[in-house]
Amino acid sequence: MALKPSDFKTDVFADWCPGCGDFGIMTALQIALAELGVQPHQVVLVSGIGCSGKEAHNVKAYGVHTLHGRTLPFATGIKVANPDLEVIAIGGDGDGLGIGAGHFVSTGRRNLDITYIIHDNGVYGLTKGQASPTLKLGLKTKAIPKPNINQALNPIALALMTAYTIVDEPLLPSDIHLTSDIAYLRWHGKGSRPWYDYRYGVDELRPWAPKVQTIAEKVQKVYGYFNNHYHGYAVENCLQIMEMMGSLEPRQVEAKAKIESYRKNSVQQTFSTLESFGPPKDMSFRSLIEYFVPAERLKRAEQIQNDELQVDRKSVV
Ligand SMILES: Cc1ncc(C[n+]2csc(CCOP(=O)(O)OP(=O)(O)O)c2C)c(N)n1
Ligand code: SF4
Repeated sequence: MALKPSDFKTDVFADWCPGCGDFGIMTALQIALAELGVQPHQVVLVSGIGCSGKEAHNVKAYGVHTLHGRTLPFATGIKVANPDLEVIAIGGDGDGLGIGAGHFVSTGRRNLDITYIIHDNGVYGLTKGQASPTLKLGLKTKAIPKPNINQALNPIALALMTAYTIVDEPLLPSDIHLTSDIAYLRWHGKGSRPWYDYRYGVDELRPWAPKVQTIAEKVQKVYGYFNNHYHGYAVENCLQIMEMMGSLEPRQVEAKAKIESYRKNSVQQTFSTLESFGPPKDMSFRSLIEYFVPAERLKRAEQIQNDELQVDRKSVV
């Protein structure tokens, strides 16, 4: 009998933080299992320690919640003992690329027929946000005293080098599966410093509009969420996708026009010449800085010691 995604739910309460991306990965897995046409007894989930590791409790299948970093040896053993099982290892980026990095490489080399899902959030989530191997250089989390001094590891490149056959990062889903009366769509952004500081282009949003429309016709309520940052891109992107769906209220049309005019003016400012600000060309560096930076702020800047500064080469054009 073909099963639905909801047949792969369990009664276990998923205690992730509201809005955590782990919910989306769990639902995507339940959908994928239904699409594969497998039965719960044919599937084994092997999970590591971390927030992500809890997923083995929330997807109906056989499950082993293993030790930190040891998902892949467990998964290997299960697959070798019973090759007919669909074996899926799941864990965090800390679990798989920190403590479990050796297993990540060795398992890739063996190229077994297993699936490995990494919840890559750049931090050790469960233990409150320490830097994981995929945290980008220069990013600061609440659990580290200074911005990250290490280059981030690229899991896709590492997987390709160590012979994983199919390596993929989730993007726009090809199909829409609805499992409840409420739909929650989240556009995470894909910047790098930081990743949520991202302004979606209209061309990137356009393919979403018919999908959101289809969803809206089938559920009672649709919530859309863009990550916001001090640039305020989320507001603009929300209004853009609503406009594409023809659902802007007059006040929202007004707000969108205001944002567009603000953006246009700020782009113009980018192209202003130094002369247009007034100071003569022959000013010394010091007086030029004094011209642009308020005195109080300059005084505070001068108190910063050299060893407290970090220059990121990538940002120097
Ligand atoms: C051998 C061992 N070392 C350290 C820990 C403490 N610990 C628990 S979860 C975790 C990191 C979890 O981070 P990640 O794997 O990225 O998963 P997330 O919580 O972000 O999903 C650590 C270090 C542990 N449980 N076992
Ligand atoms: S700490 Fe982070 S990874 Fe863990 S449940 Fe909360 S949001 Fe998700």
